[in-house]
Amino acid sequence: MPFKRPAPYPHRESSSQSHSESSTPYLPPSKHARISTSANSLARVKLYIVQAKFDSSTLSELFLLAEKHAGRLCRDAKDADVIVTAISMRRRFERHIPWELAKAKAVVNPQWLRESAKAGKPLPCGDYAALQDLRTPNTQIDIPSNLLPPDPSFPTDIAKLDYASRYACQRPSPLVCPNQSLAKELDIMRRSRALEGEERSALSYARAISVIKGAHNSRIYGAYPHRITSAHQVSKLPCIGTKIEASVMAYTADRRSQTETILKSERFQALSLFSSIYGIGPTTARKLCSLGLRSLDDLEIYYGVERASQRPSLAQGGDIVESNEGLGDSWIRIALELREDLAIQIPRAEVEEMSRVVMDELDELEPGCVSTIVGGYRRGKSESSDVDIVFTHPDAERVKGLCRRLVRRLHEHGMYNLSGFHGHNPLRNTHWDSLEKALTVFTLPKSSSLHNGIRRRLDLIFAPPEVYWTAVIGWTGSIMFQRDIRQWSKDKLAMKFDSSGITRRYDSKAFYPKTEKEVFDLLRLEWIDPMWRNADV
Ligand code: 8GT
Ligand code: MN
Repeated sequence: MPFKRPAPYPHRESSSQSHSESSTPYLPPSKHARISTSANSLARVKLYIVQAKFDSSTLSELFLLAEKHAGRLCRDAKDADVIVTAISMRRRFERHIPWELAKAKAVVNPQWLRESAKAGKPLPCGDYAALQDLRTPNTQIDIPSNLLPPDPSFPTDIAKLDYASRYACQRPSPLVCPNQSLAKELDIMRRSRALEGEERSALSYARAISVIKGAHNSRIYGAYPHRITSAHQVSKLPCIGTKIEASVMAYTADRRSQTETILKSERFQALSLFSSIYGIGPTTARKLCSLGLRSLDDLEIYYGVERASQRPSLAQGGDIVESNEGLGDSWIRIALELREDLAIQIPRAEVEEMSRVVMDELDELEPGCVSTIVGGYRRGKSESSDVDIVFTHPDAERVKGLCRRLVRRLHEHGMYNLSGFHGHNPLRNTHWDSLEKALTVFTLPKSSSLHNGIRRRLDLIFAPPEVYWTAVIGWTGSIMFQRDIRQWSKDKLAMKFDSSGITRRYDSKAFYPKTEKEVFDLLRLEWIDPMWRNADV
């Protein structure tokens, strides 16, 4: 069954004043899609400007820009690819454009036109979406405001945060800190300990890294420089033991001497390589190593994987696997086959497109769902290794079993290869929460302007509405940030926190904060924006 989504526009402009001479079919944005930028120029875009709410000088500025740069300024919105508007409320917008029509177009704010004109090409429309509501499904169900992101989002009051705290959830941790190379260095040591199964040691390194990231701009140490140049400086930071101080000393003295040895080690290389295969953890990697295997060739022979050219393709709709338990080695065979694709990072635009496609499917299945893209994407990473999305529905009953239904639907539409439903979570190596989830492999459909055939890891997490924001926080991470929220809740509040909820330890009373900010308030933590939650490398 073909995947049901608006295909690229079948019609061409009949009038020759348009750009029908172009041999590159212009792929207009469908629904909230973005314009594929590579092959297109702004001169092919058909625009419609909703005049309401603009003052006359802005309006003439926009008309001028449109006439100069855009392909055509349409009289009727239905002829346009892109609708420019200053309206942000759905109800108000609907007075001008029917909602059904709006959903098939890219509806952007005027800044899109200005900046696209400046750039000489159509910029991704998603970044300039005019209407919040267009992200939410076409539905009669009113989504309670507590399930929608706050508007505007809260500012993070950095001055109130505590760089010297032992808990990552009290420190502001940027994506990249001034001591990033030191953090990366320590991360190599962390990885080598983790690969050798030395969990406690690996955790000390992870803590030290997060402390260094969180202390990026610390003035509390008086003359503390932003760049760490001696071990003495880090010794003032919490969670830095003598061993780590020694590592920092070695690093600041003669740079990378320690890690070079690690990186050159044949064993470290083999363990890293093996554990880079999805589903192979350190324990299996060590087992394979102890069997004398060192390379991917060795691994393929060991698991009986055929050479790339002889492999059957997994590209379209593989089997749905209800659980990875019992799959045994066959999972690893699949992971080996997927390995090259999964090693390619996912740009933000593609993350958004994947989310949009999945959300459209979900909307057909169960109108009224809301979702947040979480993981590294939400923390501002420009590229992600997988896509994590948390979903809910205002009606708790409707969430039950929805994960399974969605996965089946995606599979029917050929977009989906294989899933492990959350049983005991064998592929994420620890059991972190009890939410319903599917760990899948997904390819964008051909009808998507960003279709590239690359298979991507996609984690779908379904939370009941009352724990939606705890799930969003947990899955936003980073790992150390989440870990320290747990630790903080336990140490200071005698509460248990994980992605599936917050409970008081002594009587198991559950708490249901209604917004993300309320989770922080309940846990007596200052608000920290996701951008400042990068407590891992
Ligand atoms: P990346 O995907 O770009 O590599 O980065 P990421 O998005 O930060 O990492 P991730 O491995 O996709 O995990 C996303 C977040 O989910 C983690 O930061 C972690 O806090 C959270 N998380 C859970 N449950 C689980 C789980 O069972 N396993 C793992 N690995 N992460 C989990 O809430
Ligand atoms: Mn992720």
